[in-house]
Amino acid sequence: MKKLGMIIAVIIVVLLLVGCSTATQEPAADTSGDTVVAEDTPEEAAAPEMAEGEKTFADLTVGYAQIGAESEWRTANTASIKEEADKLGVTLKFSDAQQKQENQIAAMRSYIAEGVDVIGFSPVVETGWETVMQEAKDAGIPVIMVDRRADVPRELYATYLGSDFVEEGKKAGDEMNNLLPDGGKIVELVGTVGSAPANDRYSGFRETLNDNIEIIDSQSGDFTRAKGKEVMEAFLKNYGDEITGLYAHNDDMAIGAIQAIEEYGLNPGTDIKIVSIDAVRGAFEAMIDGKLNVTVECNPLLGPQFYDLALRAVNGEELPEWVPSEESVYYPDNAAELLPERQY
Ligand code: GZL
Repeated sequence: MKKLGMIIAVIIVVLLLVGCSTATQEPAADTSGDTVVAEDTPEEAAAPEMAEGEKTFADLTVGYAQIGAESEWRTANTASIKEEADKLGVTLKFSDAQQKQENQIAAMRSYIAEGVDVIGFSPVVETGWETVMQEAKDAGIPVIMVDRRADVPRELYATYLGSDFVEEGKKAGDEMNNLLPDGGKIVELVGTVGSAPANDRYSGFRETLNDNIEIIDSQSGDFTRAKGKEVMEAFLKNYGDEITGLYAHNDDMAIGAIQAIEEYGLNPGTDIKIVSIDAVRGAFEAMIDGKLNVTVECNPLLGPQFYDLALRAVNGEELPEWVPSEESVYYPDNAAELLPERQY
């Protein structure tokens, strides 16, 4: 009898101990009756639960159809996409389309044929993408638009990661107003014809520009230094010192235009106030030299966000329609201080 009593006592003690250990893992009701989830240990919190069959970065194969290498901005953007893939152990198939849409489409079709997990691309222009993006959808491959967006139905892409180009244009207009408070006549170097940044920077700028500033000419410099210089030479030939300001849709065209202005015999940044967009290192150097008055930031370092979104898309997560980048505006007064820390 005594032995039976001892056995029962041991069983009760064991049950009590087991009961306590499971209780710490169940949500406990606090005095208010609300459910309070028990705190995870640091290890549990750090290691998110992996669902069965979920991919990791090391499992990911990404096809990326890049526009080209037309500007400092693009070079930095490409570096971010490639360096982050190496860092994460992602298998990256990368192509440079030399700014030709047909080359980007061909690259995307090759990625579809190879059966990559996800396709990323920066559409060189807004239109002409629906067919190839439908082919990717039919193949079950999510597509992420990076940097620039295409004009396609929502169901054809997982998300768009990029800047608010209209906002960039509006900021540029505000800055031109500050530089020409008494008004003036300005010229405009537009980005690649038909591209989202060119279209939106064009319209955003006109939303905020004061009425006492007249845009006397507007031509495309295709986002390159060479074309920007060529078009600025033509502007100077036609209008000469009538021009008091220049709005360039990117720093590369502004830098080309600065060369043209100096060769013409005028002082960029003084005789002709200059506002541009991107905030690449070349723009900081021009501001330090007093040849550029403002640069509106457009962040090219999109690699980390892109791969995070790519993995989430491949693992079946519904993503927001648009993930905007955070951006600022930079001026000559602290350009020299900031230049050493600029990553692009
Ligand atoms: C903007 C990007 C533009 C840059 C240019 O996000 O698409 O293309 O402003 C680049 O420098 O060529």
